[in-house]
Amino acid sequence: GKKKVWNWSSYLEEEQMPAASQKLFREYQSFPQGRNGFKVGMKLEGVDPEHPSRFCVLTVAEVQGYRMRLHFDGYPECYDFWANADSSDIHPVGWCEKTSHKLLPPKGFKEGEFNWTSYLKNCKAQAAPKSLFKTLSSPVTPSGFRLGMKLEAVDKKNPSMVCVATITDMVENRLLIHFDNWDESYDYWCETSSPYIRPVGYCQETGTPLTTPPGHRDSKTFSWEKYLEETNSQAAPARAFKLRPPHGFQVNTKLEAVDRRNPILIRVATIIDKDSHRVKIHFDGWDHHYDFWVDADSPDIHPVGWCDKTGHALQVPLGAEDPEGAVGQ
Ligand code: MLY
Repeated sequence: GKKKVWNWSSYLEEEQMPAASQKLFREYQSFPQGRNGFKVGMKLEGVDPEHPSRFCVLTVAEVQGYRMRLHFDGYPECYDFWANADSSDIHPVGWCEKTSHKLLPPKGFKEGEFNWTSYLKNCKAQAAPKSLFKTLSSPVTPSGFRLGMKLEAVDKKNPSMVCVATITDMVENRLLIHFDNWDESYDYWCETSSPYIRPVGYCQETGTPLTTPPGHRDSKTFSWEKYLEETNSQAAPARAFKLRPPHGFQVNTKLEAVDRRNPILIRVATIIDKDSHRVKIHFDGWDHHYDFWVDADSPDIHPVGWCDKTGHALQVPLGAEDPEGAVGQ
């Protein structure tokens, strides 16, 4: 029989829905300038997505279009994760040493016994060339913020909680947010324009309950003034927070989105709901129980045509596949 190849333009017409406007996407969500130059086997340094305060020894395990699967040296594959080639979470070999960050060595190495030069030699591996990594066009260090400063921040894993938090790291234009007296699994990196971070006093001003550090005496009578004194710390100045305006994405527009359950895959998707800083994603042809909320600035959503431009397979709507296979690559 004649093969009917799925394509975006006839699909949008059929569905009577527009593509989400390209202008609404951040630079790193949009069509990249260059190609993905990373190759399987190259080694690098990068943030552990499950423990964002940790920088680890990583190897490129698989490349697809502008994305790659990164593997933690010495650890099981189940911890592998996918990143875009221009991710801010990855750095060339030697970056940690240069920026005074602790590098977690591959499993099996004792602290202080790891050395990149001999490791690369022993593995007969190549360090990913510096030229492959994103360089910020305007290397703006967030002004006003300093390590150790306190603030009020949304716990992204428990988004109804606004909590007492500290800036525990700063890299390029981003801050690492840590929740006081909690383990680092709740930490996250964000820009100074993030809606998830607010100056000290925000909760009181807006009548929002503030989650105080566990173990800290009497949450009912928590006083920032006393807490700052006790912890010998400063509040991040209100002027340093540059809250960004709400995103412009519209409901009933289409895009391409990474499938969180199987992140090698990017699927045809629809924005079915929104709030000021997030969109709700539905995978076309799939049950609504797979729907999920994602930050509008997530590196895992892309404009229509991104997969095609970057050479990544696109999972077309369930039911639209060619029975003979091979559609959408
Ligand atoms: N139900 C969770 C809530 C943890 C919240 C941690 N945030 C505030 C950093 C628990 O008690 O483990």
